[in-house]
Amino acid sequence: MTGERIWIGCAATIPRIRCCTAATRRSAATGPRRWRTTRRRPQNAGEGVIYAGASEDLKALAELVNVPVITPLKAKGAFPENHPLFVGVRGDQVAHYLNKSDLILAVGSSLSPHRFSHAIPDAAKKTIIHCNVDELHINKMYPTAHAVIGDARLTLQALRQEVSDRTSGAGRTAGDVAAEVKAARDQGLARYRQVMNSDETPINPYRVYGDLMEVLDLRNSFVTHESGNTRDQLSTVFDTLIPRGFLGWGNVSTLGFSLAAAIAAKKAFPGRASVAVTGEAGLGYMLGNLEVLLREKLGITVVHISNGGFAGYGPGFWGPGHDPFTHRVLGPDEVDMSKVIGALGFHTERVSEPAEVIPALRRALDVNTSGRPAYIEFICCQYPVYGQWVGRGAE
Ligand SMILES: Cc1ncc(C[n+]2csc(CCOP(=O)(O)OP(=O)(O)O)c2C)c(N)n1
Repeated sequence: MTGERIWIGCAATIPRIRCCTAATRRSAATGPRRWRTTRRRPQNAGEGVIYAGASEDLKALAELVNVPVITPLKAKGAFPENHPLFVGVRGDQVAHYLNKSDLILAVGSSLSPHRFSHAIPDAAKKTIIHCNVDELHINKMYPTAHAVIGDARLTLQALRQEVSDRTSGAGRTAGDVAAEVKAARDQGLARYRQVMNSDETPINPYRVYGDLMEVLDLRNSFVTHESGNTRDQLSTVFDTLIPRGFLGWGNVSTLGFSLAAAIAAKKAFPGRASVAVTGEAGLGYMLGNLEVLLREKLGITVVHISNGGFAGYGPGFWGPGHDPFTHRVLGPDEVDMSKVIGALGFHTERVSEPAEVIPALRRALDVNTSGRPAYIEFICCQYPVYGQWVGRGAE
């Protein structure tokens, strides 16, 4: 497509939308006008922002327009999660903004709900500006008020220039958005922050995640999760500061994939720490491939949240009466996985005291630097508590 504006006449049930490409500044003009005149406007930044290498442009626009930012699971890190305008990926604070917003700017996101993303509540009553490289996503799930078709980076740059020109470079200075975001985050995250500091035994998984954040250089590391609670818990609290510092994945969620992801990250960035966080099932699926780390001398750490069960798979998890065939498995009392994996040649440790989490992680990351893989078994409680997806009750 070239830079001209096009109008699309649509069927009666679909609103007439204005659609333009992001190739010129002029073409992005309608978006900012609505943006500036509408009251509550979170920005939904999708994985397309990472593919386009547009994180800096996203940050610049968000700051200029002074808007709260939400990222979906796969886009974690597209926006720095220690930024005052960052709301979150999931949880009460995200629900608060998605519910209250009257305008949403979605960039590089298909806005297609699945099991691991939010639905947009009352979408028909909101104004949705949708910037996407693929026009098939426009008006797909929700009525699109204004579409900008094009690369996320070009789009964000054009929007920024347009807003800047129309405000003489001042941007939007409505209210103390950052303070509101902080209050919403403090409230939404309070219960997780509490257990991140917990001294209880068996160790609370959030204590491991909090300590992992403390030990890692978050600008020079890669973390990923497994299917199950490790995904749900980590995507609720793990602060990701750089694009792909955390790989969130789901929908097609084959257990064991975290190992492949951690290997790929290590191959791509040998100088970065690479950590896969898993439960029992994920570990079971990756067992056969652990030798690859030894053979290839890949210094990766496998963090095992060892709690003797598939924590999210008890009776009733998928709805009343649901009872999967397997939800209890041999746990740390019956099997010492640190011995099993230690026999392979990994550096292994078994940790049952909260105070030992940080020293054990440090030792693991240390041996990783000489190309030796590490496996740390943390004896944890089952704690299936995490932020929810809006519009997706327990199914
Ligand atoms: C190959 C495969 N089989 C089954 C599933 C369904 N599944 C998703 S999570 C899960 C249990 C996860 O349990 P565990 O690894 O112990 O992690 P927890 O949730 O307890 O932290 C299962 C069976 C899957 N995602 N992939």
